[in-house]
Amino acid sequence: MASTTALVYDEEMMNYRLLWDDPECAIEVPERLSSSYERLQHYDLVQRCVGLPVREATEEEITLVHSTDYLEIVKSTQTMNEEELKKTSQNYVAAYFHQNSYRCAKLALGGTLQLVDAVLSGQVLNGMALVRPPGHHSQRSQSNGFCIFNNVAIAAKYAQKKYKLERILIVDWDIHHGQGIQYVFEDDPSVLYFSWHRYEHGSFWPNLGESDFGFVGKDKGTGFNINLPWNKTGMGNADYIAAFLHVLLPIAYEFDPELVLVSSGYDSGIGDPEGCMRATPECFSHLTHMLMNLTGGKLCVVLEGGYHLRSLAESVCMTVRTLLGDAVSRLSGEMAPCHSALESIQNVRAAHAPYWHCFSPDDAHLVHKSNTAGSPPEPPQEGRDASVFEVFLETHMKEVLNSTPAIRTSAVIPEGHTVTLPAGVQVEDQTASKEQTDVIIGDFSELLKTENVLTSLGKMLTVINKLVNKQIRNAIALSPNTSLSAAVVLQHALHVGLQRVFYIHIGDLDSKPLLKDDGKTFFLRILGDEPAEVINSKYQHSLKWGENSCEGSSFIYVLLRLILPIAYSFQPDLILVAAGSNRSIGIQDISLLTSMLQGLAEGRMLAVIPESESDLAVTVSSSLMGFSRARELGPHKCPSVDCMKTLKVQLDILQKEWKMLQCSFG
Ligand code: Q9C
Ligand code: ZN
Repeated sequence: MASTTALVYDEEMMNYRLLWDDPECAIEVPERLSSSYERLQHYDLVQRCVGLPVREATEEEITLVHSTDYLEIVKSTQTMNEEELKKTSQNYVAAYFHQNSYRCAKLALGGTLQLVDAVLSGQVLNGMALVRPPGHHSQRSQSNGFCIFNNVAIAAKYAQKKYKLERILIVDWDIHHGQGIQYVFEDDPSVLYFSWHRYEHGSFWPNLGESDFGFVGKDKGTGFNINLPWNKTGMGNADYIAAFLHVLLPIAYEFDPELVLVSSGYDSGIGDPEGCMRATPECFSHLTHMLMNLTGGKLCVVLEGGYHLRSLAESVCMTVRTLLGDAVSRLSGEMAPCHSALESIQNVRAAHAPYWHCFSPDDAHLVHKSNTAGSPPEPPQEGRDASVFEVFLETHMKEVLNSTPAIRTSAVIPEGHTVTLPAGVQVEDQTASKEQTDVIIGDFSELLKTENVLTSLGKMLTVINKLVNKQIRNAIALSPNTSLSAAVVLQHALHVGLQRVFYIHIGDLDSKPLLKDDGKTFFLRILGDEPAEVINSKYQHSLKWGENSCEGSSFIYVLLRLILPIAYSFQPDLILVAAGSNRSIGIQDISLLTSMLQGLAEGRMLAVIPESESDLAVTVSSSLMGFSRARELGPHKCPSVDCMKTLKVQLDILQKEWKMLQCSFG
């Protein structure tokens, strides 16, 4: 399986522009492409991708969505003079034509289809198409919102036809509603369309009633159209992450797509004059990463809007880096969704509760009126002036851009033990200094009986040091006693100055970690039976969850609904995952857990696995290497009513402390 990333680009798509004065269309400029591409070059990302040439889309491809009458009109603009172009443009809303528009629209669509072919033929794993004109507003017989041909909608039709796909997910994170895509697939259950958009109760363009959360699709497609309207400007990282965790991802995993297409507009990013939102560029890394575990990683990202050139370019770069498998940068800002975002999230969950098992009947509770009395004041806009954001982004990107460690995954393997780990995993043979091991002996003396155990622990300490120094990104340690190893590692990580460790222990705990309730460790234990003693506090939690009580694998619900939100709120510097005996969740679930959690702590993770469990070790190391997404995780079953009840009780306790758990209020 190829694990490369494709980049579709051709400067020829800069050969059209607005020829007359029209303030509405003036923001859609050719430099949108060149500034994004130059920024990709600046970060050395272009050379790391497989460059794909564009091609002209055929008439047959264009008419997968558009009428031949409309195609003829677009074609005729090639030979029009300026006056005729202007006149034709005025037949549509927020549209403009140039003599080269038709050629560029064919290249944009053809480029998008080149990407789809490269991904679905297995030539590459994923990719991005940097194209213009954008597509998501265009309709069967209409240009709209700078869009001429609906690149992503046609890509979905094309993929269905050529590759016989049955389920395609379209994620539209552009800040405008892609009503054109909605109209194409509103009655079609084989294409699930998700869009969030600036709405302001209908007062924002394109001002459509059918952009609201209540429009869920029609006929056979009922439930397969998800609209998340933002009713305020200023939405930021926490709001977007919450929308993914609590709305899009649960449905997406239940839908189980074979291909994900992203209508990737960056007008939802900070500084954009259209969106007026506040998500910073690294947020797009997180959104991308969260989609990479669906479909075995088959992800096609296609440019739509984005009008603040610097913000657009940085966000494009963050997306491409993530597609390439680089470590996901830490998210900045306080991680708590705003009141208005929660209202929208609650409403869309309520609207979709009848159609998706992942939402329980408890979710079917609408907030009817915007309760402005209890809402916080509108977040201050750092000024409307684009240059203010320019300055902000200059310093911001220096802070968030992490250097990706040279080595991705290290392994600590006990002396005399043999296991074949995936190619690329580096075996650690250096043990920590005597000074460092002496500290452990002090704390755990009665447990450290043999030389062998001490050597192995010494190597784990080395691995932690290297994680801290960014020499390696993540590691796996095989151990005869995972609880003890995890306890020692935890102690050491805090000792060398890590501020927050997110520690998940799956199954039995042979020796207890020395946990202080000082906020430096979040400890979650997942077990199949009721624990002997339950200590549930803000930083320590046991969760009873397992296949004994639930049919199939329903772990994804716990991951999305509980684990990731807490992790995003906690903002760890290290993720520690340890597996003991008597585990209640399976190998696939542990792999999903380690894959998704790599979006946090800049991917800094140590997995401690029982030495006897080669299968688990191999699966987890390939997840750490970033390979496991190349494997189908399969459909997820919905949890039993009992399981959901248990989870709900825990959530009620925890969501007062961890704001990202909220997906409703009251
Ligand atoms: N002030 C895309 O992002 N103008 N198209 C809206 C509201 C039209 C945006 C005016 C915006 C079209 C692909
Ligand atoms: Zn847009």
